[in-house]
Formats: sequence, structure tokens, C-alpha cells
Amino acid sequence: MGEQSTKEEGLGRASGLSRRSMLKVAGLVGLGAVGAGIGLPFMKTSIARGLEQIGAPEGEIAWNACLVNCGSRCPLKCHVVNGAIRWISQEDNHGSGDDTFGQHQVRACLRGRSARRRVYNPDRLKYPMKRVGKRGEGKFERISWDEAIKIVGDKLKHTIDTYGNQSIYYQYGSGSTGYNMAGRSSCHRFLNVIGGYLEFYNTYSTAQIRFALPFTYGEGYGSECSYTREIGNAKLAVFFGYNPGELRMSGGGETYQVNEWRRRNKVRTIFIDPRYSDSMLGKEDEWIPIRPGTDAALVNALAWVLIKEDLVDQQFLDTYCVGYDATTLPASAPANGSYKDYILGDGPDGIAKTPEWAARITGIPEARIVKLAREIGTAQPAFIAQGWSLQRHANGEQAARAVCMLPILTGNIGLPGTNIGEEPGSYGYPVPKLKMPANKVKVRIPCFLWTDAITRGKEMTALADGIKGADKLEQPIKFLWNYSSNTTINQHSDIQATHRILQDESLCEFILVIENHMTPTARYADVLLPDITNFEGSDIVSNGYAVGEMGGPIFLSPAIKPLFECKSAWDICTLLARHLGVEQDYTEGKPFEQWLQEAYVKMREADPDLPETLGEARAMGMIKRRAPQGKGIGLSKFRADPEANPLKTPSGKIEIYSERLAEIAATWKLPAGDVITPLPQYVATWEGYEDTEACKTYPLQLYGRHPKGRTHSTYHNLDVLRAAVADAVWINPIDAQARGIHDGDLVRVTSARGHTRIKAKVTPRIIPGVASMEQGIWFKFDANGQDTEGSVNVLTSQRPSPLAKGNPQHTNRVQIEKI
Ligand SMILES: Nc1nc2c(c(=O)[nH]1)N[C@H]1C(S)=C(S)[C@@H](COP(=O)(O)OP(=O)(O)OC[C@H]3O[C@@H](n4cnc5c(=O)[nH]c(N)nc54)[C@H](O)[C@@H]3O)O[C@H]1N2
Ligand SMILES: Nc1nc2c(c(=O)[nH]1)N[C@H]1C(S)=C(S)[C@@H](COP(=O)(O)OP(=O)(O)OC[C@H]3O[C@@H](n4cnc5c(=O)[nH]c(N)nc54)[C@H](O)[C@@H]3O)O[C@H]1N2
Ligand code: SF4
Ligand SMILES: [Mo]
Repeated sequence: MGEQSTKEEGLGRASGLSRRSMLKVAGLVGLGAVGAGIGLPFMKTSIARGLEQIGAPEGEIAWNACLVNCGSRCPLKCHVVNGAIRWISQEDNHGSGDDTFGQHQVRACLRGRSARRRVYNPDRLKYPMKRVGKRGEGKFERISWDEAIKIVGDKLKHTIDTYGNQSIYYQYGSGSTGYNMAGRSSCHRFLNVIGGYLEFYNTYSTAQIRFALPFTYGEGYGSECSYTREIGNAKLAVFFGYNPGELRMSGGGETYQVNEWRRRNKVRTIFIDPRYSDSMLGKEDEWIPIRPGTDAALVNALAWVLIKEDLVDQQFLDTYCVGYDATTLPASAPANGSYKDYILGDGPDGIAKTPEWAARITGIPEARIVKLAREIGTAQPAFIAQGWSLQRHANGEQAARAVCMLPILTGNIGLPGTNIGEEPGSYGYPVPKLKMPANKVKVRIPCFLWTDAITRGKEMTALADGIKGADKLEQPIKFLWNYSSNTTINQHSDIQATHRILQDESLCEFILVIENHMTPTARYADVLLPDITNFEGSDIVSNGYAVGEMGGPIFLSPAIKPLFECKSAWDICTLLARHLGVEQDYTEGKPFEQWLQEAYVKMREADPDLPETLGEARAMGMIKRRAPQGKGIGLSKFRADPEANPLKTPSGKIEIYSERLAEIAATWKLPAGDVITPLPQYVATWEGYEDTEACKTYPLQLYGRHPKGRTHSTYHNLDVLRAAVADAVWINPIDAQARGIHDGDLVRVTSARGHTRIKAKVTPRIIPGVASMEQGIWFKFDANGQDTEGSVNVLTSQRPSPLAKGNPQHTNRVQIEKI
């Protein structure tokens, strides 16, 4: 029984899937009799064993990994038969099958296990191509590699000669995040060799939170998030929009660890989310539904109760923080400008942030707010965390800082069982990177503002548009380099607006796309180059960023030869460098394999227990390494001795009131309605819950969350995954009934930007007044230029958030009607 229950649990934890769905993903559905025949043994064993039992040959083994940006990085064991990947199984502790918690198997989820279907996909790009129709039409003509390299190389030279290197933009892309030396590093190295390129800062993932929290905790705060194991030392865990069950699905990832620590130590856990997510599914102690974009209002009222009931840790606030009350308020702040003044109604707005005040905004009953405050104020220690959805809103910077006020007010920082309010931290095993010449272009743009940098580049300034490294941009983007990214249209906001910008060839003159598949972005390429998949290449990669304390290097080797005429990014860049006369500078005379061998030597110097040769390491796949002891409690050194270990804030302390933000608020040029405040205040925004004007036409709030069946748009074109995880817009029965919508009906979702159609999922798992759909669906226009597929980004806005100039893609107001 013991073994059986572990394995059963193991299957669940790795996939979040029912046994039937697992069979489906493994391609076994339809094999009725065989499937039934393996019933009992299957329960005891893994999917890999299940396959063995129906006679799938073991084949040659080549280790690779799933390199998407889900935060995990699962090793994938490729079983190669006659030169083709026949099936994929998982990390199994080098065949031992050991699954002891802490040394558990890093099992791939449904996506990684289907990766073979990405490799052999009908959408796979086979040859270099040049565009013959209009951008977006998808009309291409096959060309030779020689011609492709000449077109791209000449265009690069022309762009540099005419506009300068600053007009070459390398687009954000998370398609093969895991690559360490291959992939995007090769592209960056090449672009630096030819004189540099316009870089972005921020990411679509964490623009607002990573920009905002340094004002509170100082630069580099990210390494101060507590590992998931601290949940096991807590009495209470409170999660804001944190959904590891759907987002960190690897067997080695956060969801298993969070659940295991909670279960072992019976940690009371409260989830705050507009949606009853899979992270709960009966395992939560409580679900507190909240209106999107209003978490900061909830925090304000919790603070009000904590202050009124004397549940704040005054000593912590006096010793470690700036700006809680008059005692530590900086001299430059207004006399009534402290956090306590703001909460109690003594600040400039004169509003007491009572539970009654917050109940109206958040939709959470007053009594429940009071109870939650008391729980947080009395449970010592409490582990407070937030996912990244709160910050992907128009007031995301404010929300992210606000949630951190809960551990700060209660002194739940720097001690076992606590966390600083961000997502849990993760150990990153250090892996050498590809040697990188400096980028001579010093100016950078926020990654979300690339469309602006095409249309009005020369107008963009540091004070209005967050340009860094210079006061303004000298040139608009003229050459767009897209590698491993669907952000040139599908993943960026307002697809119709982006389409119009890209169609005008006088603006951005050239779009290079290096891809595996004919994606929506690929359809906009001027030249489209077919990349190998990682299953056709090599690299040494580290674990992902959401793996708790268990990491380690993974050694990728080619399972198969490059398909068709596909080439690696390294090879493409070598050819381009040759065309431009800088091959020696690029390669330094070394083939890619030699760069890897040299990197491995360095790795062994740092970690002598690694196998002697890279070949041996490759045969092992992943080599697990736990985080060194003494890591994993956020701000523990600061807590122990704040004088000796000051934070990297101007005061060296936790800045509840930030003088730097006060200065930014006074000097930056912000559009009407945009607000930056020195305190972590709640701010109502355009298309937020309190936007009564937008509410007249668009009564529902809507956000596009991250889907289980895809990582963004990657894996979209796999029929088995689309069948296993059906896309739909979630709508509450109250809202559905008012619109005559039944479960499964086709509906039209309309925002001020455009509309799309999708099936409705009528469910009480989402609160009234709010709708949610999975982002990442590949859009397709009908004859009227409207999307037919259910892509959320025809609904989202290109207006950036005030401080980070990040993507507020979760802030939308829509109407939903039955078609
Ligand atoms: N399966 C899968 N995993 C992924 C990804 C994927 O596409 N698919 N993407 C990966 C990437 S790149 C990233 S950046 C991360 C993204 O991680 P997140 O940004 O954390 O993910 P989201 O899906 O946006 O939202 C997480 C949860 O927050 C809730 N939520 C939305 N708005 C609010 C709000 O205003 N307040 C509160 N309290 N809750 C809210 C949603 O209902 C959802 O349950 O996930 C990674 N993991
Ligand atoms: N509305 C809305 N929009 C969002 C979000 C949201 O929550 N809501 N989330 C945002 C977030 S957090 C992110 S990170 C972005 C993600 O947006 P992207 O970074 O664009 O990620 P993907 O959509 O997964 O696209 C990655 C592309 O890389 C390709 N690819 C994969 N492997 C390889 C490879 O080895 N070589 C090459 N050349 N290509 C490869 C895939 O085929 C795919 O087309 O989306 C953002 N967009
Ligand atoms: S998508 Fe993430 S969890 Fe799933 S197999 Fe890939 S790396 Fe692992
Ligand atoms: Mo992301």
C-alpha cells in the first residue's frame, strides 16, 4: 500500500491529471482493451512503465528537457527508435525509482510529456522562407540558406549604416528560456559582435513587481524570497493570486512542495483569488474570493484592523522600517504622510481604510476581513506570498508593494516560517554562460513599449516612457529580431493595433523571425528561419526558477538529427557573422561543442563531484543538487543584524514610505489618471472595478490567466493538449443567466479594443462580475479583422502601467453575449 499510494500521489503531483487524461496525453486513449488491461499495474507504476508493458521499446536514450518558461525545467528522457523520438519518459533518479521527498523525481507535466508532438508537428518550419504577401497574411516562398543569410545580413548592414545599431531591437521572448549557451545567448553574442542592439528591460512576467519592490526592499531583493520549505514552519499561509497547482506543475516544482509542506505540518492555508483555482480543489482551508485589481484595498483594511487591535509589531517597525508612523517618517515627507496616517484616515485623503470601506471595493464581507486580519495578526509565524497576476494589472506596482505590508506590519520577516510577500524563492544552480561581449548600445526600453518604439521612438523619453541609459531614444525600431517569441503579436496587447503597426512597412522596415513553428508571429516575418528544437541540439542548462530548494544542472544532447533544413541559432549567427566578415570575432574559432566542453570544465572546478566528462554527465541527464544550507529564509541576515547587513535602499531599511518614489511622482510625466505614491496605497484605475464610466458599456472585469494546456502560446498546436484542457471563458451562473448563456454556448467577448468568440464555462468557481479566459490561444482574423479563436489579446490594452511601464494585461472591462 505504501508504495502504491506514493506512486499514485506521484502521478497526481506531476501532472494534475486524471488517469484517463494521462492516457490521452500519452496517446493511449482509443487503446481501450490495452488500457483496461494495464489497469492495476498502471496504478502501481509510472506512465513510463505503463508504456513498457504495452510493448513500447526502450530505444536509445537521449536526455533533454522542457525549456519553456513555466518556472520548472523538467528533464525529458527521449526514447529513440530508428532515428526518431518514439516516446518520452521522465526523470527517475537515475533509474533507481527513488521518490523520497527532498530527492523526489522531477516529473514532467502533460506539456513536457507531449513535447514529441511539438517536434513532429505539421506546423514545423522546414526551410528558410521570405514573405511574398502582406505582413500577417502568411504567404511565403521557400529560399535557400544562402539567399536568406544574404537578405538578413545585408538588411542588418543597411540598418546600421542608415539608422545606427540602436534601431535594431531584440524582442522579448520566453520560448526557450532554459537555453543557457545556445538559443538567445547566441543571438545576443552575435548582435554585440556587430556593434550592439536596443535591449529591453522588464519582462512580461514580472515588470511591475520587480520594478516596485526594490523601492521597499532594495535592489536584489529577489534573492530574499523564502523557499517553499518555510511554509512547513509556518502556522498560517496566506496566498494572494498564487496558483502553483496550475502554474508550477512539475513534479520537482513548487506545487508538490507547497502541498507536501502544508500537509505534513497541517499549515492552515488561505487562498485569495477571484477564481477557485486548481491549487485549492478541496485542499484549501479557505478561499476568499476578491475582485481583480483590489488586493491593495483589502490589505489597507487588514492594516486598519491590525493597527486598531494593536496587532502590529511596533518594535519591528521602529527598528527595521521607514515611514510606518511619525517616529520613522523621513523629514521630506508631509507631516501626516505616514502609513499609519494613511490607513487611519489622518492622511491627505482623509479616508479611514476600514473593513466597511474595503468591503465595497473588494466584494469581501466586512466580518471576513476582520477575521482574516486577526488571523494574520496572531498566527506566528505567518508565510505571506503573492503570485504575479496582481502585478499584471494597471495598478500592479501598488498591489505588489501593498501585499508586502502584511509581513512587514506583523514582523513576519527574516524568521523561520516567514516570507517577504513575493512568490516563494527558488534555488538556482550556477551554470556558466556563453561569453558575452559588451553591448555598445546603452539605451534600453521597457519590453512592453516596443510598439511605441516603432511608431514614436524619437519622442520617447526617460521621464515619460521609462527610457533607461539615456534621456531619450535617438531612433525608432527599424529592424526587429524575434527569436523564440510570439510577442511580436500574439502575446502582446491589442492585437489589432499591433497588426496595423506591423502592416506599415515604412515604420519597422524588417522583421526577422527564428522559430520552430508557423505561429501568428511567424506570419509577420519578412524572413522566416527554421530553428532546430532543443531535441535536435545540445546545451547545459540549470533548473528553473520555481523549484524550491531542489535544483541542479541538466545536460541536453540531441535525440535526433536536425529535421529538414533546420539550423541552430548558433549556426545561423555563424553564417550571418561570416557574411558580415566577423566570423572569427563571433566564434573565436571554436565550434559550439567546444564552448560547452570549456563550460563543463569550469563547472567541475566549482562542483568537483560532477562526473569527470561532459559525456558522462550527458548520459545522466539531470544531476540533482539541493540548495546549500543557510539559504532560503528571506531577509534573515538583515533581521539578525540590520546595521551589519543593511538593505540596498537609500536608508538601508525597509522603506514603507519611499522618498525616491515621492521624487518620481513629482518629476515624471504621467498621463491623466496614472498615480505613483510613496506609500503602498490602493489606487483605482482605468477599467478597474471602480471605473464606472467603462462599466456602462463593459460591465464585466476580465483577465487572461496562464493555461494548463500550454505555456502561453507554446504547445497551442497540440490536439491532445487542446482536448485535455479545453479553452473557455469562465463566467458565474448569475452573469450567465442574465445573458441567457448556458455552459458550452459560444459567446462573443468584446472590449474597447475588439472582440473574440469562445465557448462559455458557466461555473461558480469564478465570482459574479468577473470573467477569465486562458491566454496564449493563437489568434486568427475573420474577414472583418476580428478574432475567431478566443485570443484574449484582442481585448487587452497597450496602455502601460504608471511606474514600470509594464503590461497591465489583466486589467480589462468586457461585455459577453451569446452568439
Ligand atoms: N501551465 C502554465 N504554467 C505557467 C505558464 C503558462 O502559460 N502555463 N506561464 C509561466 C509564466 S511565464 C509566468 S510569468 C507565470 C505566471 O504566473 P501568474 O502571473 O501568477 O499567473 P496568472 O495565471 O496570471 O494568475 C495566477 C492566479 O491569480 C489569479 N488572479 C488574477 N488576477 C488577480 C487579482 O487581481 N488578485 C488576486 N488575488 N488574484 C488574481 C488568477 O485567477 C490565477 O489563479 O506562470 C508560469 N507558469
Ligand atoms: N493577455 C495576456 N498576455 C500575456 C500574458 C498574460 O498573462 N495575459 N502573459 C505574458 C507573459 S507572463 C509572458 S512570459 C509572455 C510570453 O510570451 P512569449 O515569450 O512570446 O512566449 P510563447 O507564447 O510561449 O512563445 C514562445 C515562442 O517560442 C517558440 N519556441 C519554443 N522553443 C523554441 C526554440 O527552441 N527555438 C525557437 N526559435 N523558437 C522556439 C514557440 O514556438 C513559441 O512560438 O506572454 C505575455 N502575454
Ligand atoms: S511545462 Fe514546465 S512543468 Fe511541464 S514539463 Fe515543461 S518544464 Fe516541466
Ligand atoms: Mo511570464
